[in-house]
Amino acid sequence: MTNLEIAKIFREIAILYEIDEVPFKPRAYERVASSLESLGQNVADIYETGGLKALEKIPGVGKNTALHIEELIKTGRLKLYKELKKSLPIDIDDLTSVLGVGPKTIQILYKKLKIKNVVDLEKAARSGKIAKLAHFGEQSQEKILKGLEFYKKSHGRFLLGHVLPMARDIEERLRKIPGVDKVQTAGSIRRRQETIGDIDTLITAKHPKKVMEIFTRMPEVEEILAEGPTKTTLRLNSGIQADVRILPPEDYGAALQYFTGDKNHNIEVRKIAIKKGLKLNEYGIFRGKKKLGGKTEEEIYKILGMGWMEPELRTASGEIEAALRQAQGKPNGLPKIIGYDDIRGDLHVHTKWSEGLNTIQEMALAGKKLGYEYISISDHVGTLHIANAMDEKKVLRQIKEIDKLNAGFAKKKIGIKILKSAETNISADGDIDLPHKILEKLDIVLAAVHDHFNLSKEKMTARIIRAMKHKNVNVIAHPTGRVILQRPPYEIDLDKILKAAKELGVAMEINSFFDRLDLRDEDIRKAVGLGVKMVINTDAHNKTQLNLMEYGIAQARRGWAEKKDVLNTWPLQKMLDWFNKK
Ligand code: DGT
Ligand code: CA
Ligand code: CA
Repeated sequence: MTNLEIAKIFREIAILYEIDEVPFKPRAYERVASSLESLGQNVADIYETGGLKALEKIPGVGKNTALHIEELIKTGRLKLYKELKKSLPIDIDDLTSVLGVGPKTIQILYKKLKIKNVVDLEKAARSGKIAKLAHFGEQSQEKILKGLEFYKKSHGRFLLGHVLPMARDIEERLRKIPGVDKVQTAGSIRRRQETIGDIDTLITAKHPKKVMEIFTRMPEVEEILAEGPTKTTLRLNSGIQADVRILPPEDYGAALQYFTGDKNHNIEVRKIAIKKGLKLNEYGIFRGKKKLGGKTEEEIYKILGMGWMEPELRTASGEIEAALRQAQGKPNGLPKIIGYDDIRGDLHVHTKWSEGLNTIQEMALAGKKLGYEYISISDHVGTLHIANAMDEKKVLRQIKEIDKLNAGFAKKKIGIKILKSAETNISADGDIDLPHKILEKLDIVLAAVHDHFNLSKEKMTARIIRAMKHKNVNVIAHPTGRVILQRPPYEIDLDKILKAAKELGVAMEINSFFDRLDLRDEDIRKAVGLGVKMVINTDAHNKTQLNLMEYGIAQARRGWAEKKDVLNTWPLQKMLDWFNKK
């Protein structure tokens, strides 16, 4: 069992004890869970080398909880947990994933209304029973109903950042099988949608039987849901389903076009085919019985009077009309969207100086390896307590350190420039908590909201615009504050903020962390339309996370952003000149 799996069980035990009103234990189990979640090492390895004694050295773990961890590592089960679940048959995992429903709420709802799961919760909220409970009222009920709405949209979906590496792994293994030619994952993964329902992989192969044998025997397979000579569906141990379809080469392009979707794009494309008296399906494009094409996607789009289209654009939101115009030589064709190799530097990177894991030098050299020309160090600063923020003195020391490193890099011709930056905090009133005399020494100043998420729409909008007006602020980082599948964006008038960004010369960040992807694609599209400049950053807290850039780029592509819209595709001086203009 992994650290996170064990932590999850401990968290549930804490909640179950809380519902049972057992004193002290809930806190104790929660502490162990937090400790395991942030442990830098696999707890099973710790146990293997040091036994129970080593487990007890983990912060928060005592004699009893060490025994529980041992039981989980050895057997994959925990008797205590099973017994608690039996006496309190509540679907904690499900209920806590509804926004605004915590342990206390679950406890009251179970005791007063016998609510055991999300279905019960929705019934009670819809019939007005929750509003009638003491300390709840209409407002709490409304909040729960809103939480349920969000829950339904996100349930059963997986983050692209978790699924894409799995899909690539599967592709790689399939590619190695003799006789396999084309291998491509289609569907929402190919379109780089932010959340994914399932994995759809298409291949062409000389020996389909062999492929299916290898596919169904992959170690991560939990269950074979359907098995056939050309299509197999599995459930993987991560919970996601994976399909493989084996296609004859002459149908491959048609299948790829069809299974890439999205559904609405397909419907629109098919309408064009019908208008031309043609038939389009996953086997090809036909006039009557005669097959006109199907080997490649290009062929299909061409027969329909369009050029090939990047998968990220296929959402039936104007791309088809644009492609038709382009093919006819008319203006307003498809955008020349930013490419995966177009970024020249990352502008949001944390180091050991605040809450990162690596040194400035390590981050810079890792950036160099990625081919970057510049990297901007933007540790937390000011009065923010949670993120080990730097005070004025420490910022000044960091500035000196960066000067020194840059001088050393120049001498050794390393070929990457380290920029000075900071991620400042926007207070509830829109203040920036570091004085101008420090901020003016930095190349780029980022500002972001880190607390007070529940302000009214007017207040939140005014707060951010006030920060944008600050003469040193260049970039608003993760502007909507959402965390995908966990927290919807805070209430803001984004149109107003984008207009202010344009007027004030402030750039909007596209944060590449795959649970943020903030701005969202539809926001990016608006920003492009308004001529608002953006930057794509990783917000990396260690070297490896610099690789998250591709998710931000994917998001930018889905938002129709071109190179010119994204400042960190620009050469260093041109980019700095833009920031300095403010
Ligand atoms: P997902 O898996 O929910 O993240 O999203 P997709 O887009 O991968 O959807 P999925 O796996 O259900 O189906 C793969 C593709 O197959 C989809 O993008 C378009 C195509 N497709 C599925 N259902 C339909 C349909 O009813 N009509 C048409 N025209 N295409 C469909
Ligand atoms: Ca899919
Ligand atoms: Ca599918």
